[in-house]
Amino acid sequence: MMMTAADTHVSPIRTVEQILAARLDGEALSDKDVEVLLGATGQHDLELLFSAARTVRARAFGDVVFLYGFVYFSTYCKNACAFCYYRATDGASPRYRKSIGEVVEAAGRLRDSGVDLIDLTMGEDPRYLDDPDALPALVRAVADETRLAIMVSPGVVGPGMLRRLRATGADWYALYQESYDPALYSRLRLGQPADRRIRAKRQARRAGLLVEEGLMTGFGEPLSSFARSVSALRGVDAQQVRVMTFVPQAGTPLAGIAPADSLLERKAIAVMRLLFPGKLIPASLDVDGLAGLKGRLDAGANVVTSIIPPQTGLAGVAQAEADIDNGARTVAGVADTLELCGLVPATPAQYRAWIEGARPAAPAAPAARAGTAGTAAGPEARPRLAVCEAGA
Ligand code: SAM
Ligand code: MD0
Ligand code: SF4
Repeated sequence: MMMTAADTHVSPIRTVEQILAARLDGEALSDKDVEVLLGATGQHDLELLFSAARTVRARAFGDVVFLYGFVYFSTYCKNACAFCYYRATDGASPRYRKSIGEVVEAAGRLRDSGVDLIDLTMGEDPRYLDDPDALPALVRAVADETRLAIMVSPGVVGPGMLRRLRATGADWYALYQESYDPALYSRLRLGQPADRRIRAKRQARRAGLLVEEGLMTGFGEPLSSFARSVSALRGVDAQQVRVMTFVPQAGTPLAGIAPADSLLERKAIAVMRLLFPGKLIPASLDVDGLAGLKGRLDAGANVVTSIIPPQTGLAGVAQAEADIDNGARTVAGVADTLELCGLVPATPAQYRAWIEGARPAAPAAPAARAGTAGTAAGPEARPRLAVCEAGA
């Protein structure tokens, strides 16, 4: 027997305009809405999408944006991610391991220039991963020197290391899943079980760290695959969520993929803003450099990442060199763009206040916890920024 729409209770698909109006009125987005918004085309619908995202950002954060300094201190890596310039088997990428003194100096320069956070990033470098003291010592040295918030992006590490990183001054653990479509994930992070990466993020939360999650797009994947990943972010306990467009890298397995423009990334930034009004969402300088910043901020991002001190020999990830030594990826370099977007950089104190509001409450002692489970401010506690209205 033929099934009719009435039999299967299929609800009609709403237009982009209808979905956005409902969202601005406080209605949640369905997975289907997410896919429709990511598929938006035409200037009218796109401008409505980006403008709705800016409205939601302004309700949650006012006109304040956060600035993250980036220090890629070791580009050695034992993994072989298919998309990455620094994969173990690729000979072309610049390999270096900066000394603790060089890292502290670069971090000090970034602090003096006005960033709110230092992101200490490495490849999965065995020299650091096999030594339980090396990375915590680096974090402590940078924390002592800068007194700034710190993010670590060391790849997968165990719960003991996560606790030590927290104890020595790290606030954030960044670990990106890239895709929640199992077929695409397995083409990207070769030989790295997806569930181990997911577990590391949970362990980081238990260690008292904030978590950044990230997706990639631009592999020619179907929209349904990417939409599935964006919707899956709802199930991830992350306080910062990002998306980056794949930049094909010479000499790597995916070098032949045609580069995508930034439109889908910008739509995803807007959709993530609508899904998670109060989360931090980066506009990375690492994909399209300074030229790509305005479009990403206009899509609802509220963090500028990949600010790199020039002339230090420090590299980017997706763009190893672009816009670094010419000073475009600096606080001074992004100032005009922020002004054009009507945004102002937060002070480190404002950023600290946001972090303190977002941090998980310290676990209660076992005796005190009996009978009061769920009463402590948990991961759902909404971070607040002193200068901003609370997010919807
Ligand atoms: N090695 C650690 C790891 O992989 O978790 C830390 C580095 S991680 C922050 C580097 C991230 O940059 C990847 O997770 C990926 O999202 C992004 N990335 C790397 N290569 C890229 C490329 N060619 N294009 C766009 N994004 C890229
Ligand atoms: C960025 N190049 O922010 C950096 C990197 C790692 N936590 C971040 C991908 O774009
Ligand atoms: Fe190594 Fe990270 Fe690059 Fe993967 S993305 S190859 S883990 S540096």
